[in-house]
Amino acid sequence: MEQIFETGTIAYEGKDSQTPLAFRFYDRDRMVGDKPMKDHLRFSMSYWHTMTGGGDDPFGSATMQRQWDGTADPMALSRKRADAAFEFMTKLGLDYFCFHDVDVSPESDDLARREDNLDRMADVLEEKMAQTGIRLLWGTTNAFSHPRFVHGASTSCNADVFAYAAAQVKKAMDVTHRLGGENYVFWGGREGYETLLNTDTALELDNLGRFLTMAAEYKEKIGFKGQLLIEPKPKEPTKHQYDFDTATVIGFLRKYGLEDHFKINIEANHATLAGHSFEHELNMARINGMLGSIDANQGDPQLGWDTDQFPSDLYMAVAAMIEVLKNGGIAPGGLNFDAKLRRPSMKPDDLFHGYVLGMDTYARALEIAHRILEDGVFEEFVARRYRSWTEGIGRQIRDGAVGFEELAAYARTNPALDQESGRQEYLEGILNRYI
Ligand code: XLS
Ligand code: CA
Ligand code: CA
Repeated sequence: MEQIFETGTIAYEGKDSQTPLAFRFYDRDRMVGDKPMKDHLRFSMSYWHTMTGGGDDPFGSATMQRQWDGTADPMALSRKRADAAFEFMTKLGLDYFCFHDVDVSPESDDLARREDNLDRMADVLEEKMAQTGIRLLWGTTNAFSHPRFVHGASTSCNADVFAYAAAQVKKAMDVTHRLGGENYVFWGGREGYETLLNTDTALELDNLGRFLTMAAEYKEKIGFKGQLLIEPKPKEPTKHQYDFDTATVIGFLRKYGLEDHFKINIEANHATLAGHSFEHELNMARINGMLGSIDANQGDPQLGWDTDQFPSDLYMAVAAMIEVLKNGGIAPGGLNFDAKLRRPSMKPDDLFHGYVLGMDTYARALEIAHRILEDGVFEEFVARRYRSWTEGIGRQIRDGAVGFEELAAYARTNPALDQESGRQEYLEGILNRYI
């Protein structure tokens, strides 16, 4: 087939390479611990930012120069993008991709037509997946862009919109299942509200719970084995998003009895928008057995919105990989680059630079995190810091052997508290030595 991108296959050349487009750290088959890098990282292409995003922002239109620009027929455009997507992933050695229905096939106001478009494009994707061995990390539906979702999808005031969103999710789940998708994602989109003056939050939350219950039931019905994931985000587009952060989502899932059906897809930029660190969100999901997958990007510390940048922050990536390794890996999730180029980075080869940046950042972070855990320095420190909980009164508290009365009696016998330093600066110095 004719090549769409001028850029050739990207090779691993090591950290001293002078080639502008080469991997300096991502060496896919290199073993780190018990697995090759590629199996630790499970990198994925986001179809929306990579193949359909144009660089438009609230002040200006698209800037990106793409080989498929000017293809007027919507189905022909979708096919051209699919050709480009698989060429791009193959050249980068990306093993996975993720998509919203509308990224891969033309939108239509006529639901039957919309579904038919998606089926026809699924034929195309299925064939390309078989040819290349590239797999689907997750599918999802876009239930936030179309004006029908102005008041939300499953949390709309209008029950007809709830039904429409259900039809969309049903179809997107069918196609994800058909393509062997390993997960299915629910990002809240417009599932939130602007003002209590016009909103019944109790009904909206119940409806969100009902909607996700139906999704879990439908998954069982069709025998879809993939993991269902919820992706938290605190703002954009609505002021109060119902899926604000990991802790909020876990509370929500438990309230509606859904905690065994869903895990969390954590996006770095969403974590920081919520006022958390990325690793905090990963940690909260991990300790609750709910770490599902990752959208690997980063925000800008000076801008308060979802900038979706390619990840370059090594400290953040190392902290994230420590959580992933402690989780025993991220599979069946992966590291999806939900990241877009800056508007002035408009040339096709900038796309390659974005992915190489992200993949090298995480490959390096994986190796560093692996060494940190092997050396066990922080874990040893933490274990020592909490040693009062392994014996004596600490052990009795954990065993449920004492209550307030016994503790009050104990406290009276033990007035001199011996406090140790938390030594944050010392520990940060150690971390620096690894990075
Ligand atoms: C938007 C989200 C979205 C989800 C998939 O901010 O990141 O792209 O990942 O709908
Ligand atoms: Ca995302
Ligand atoms: Ca985002």
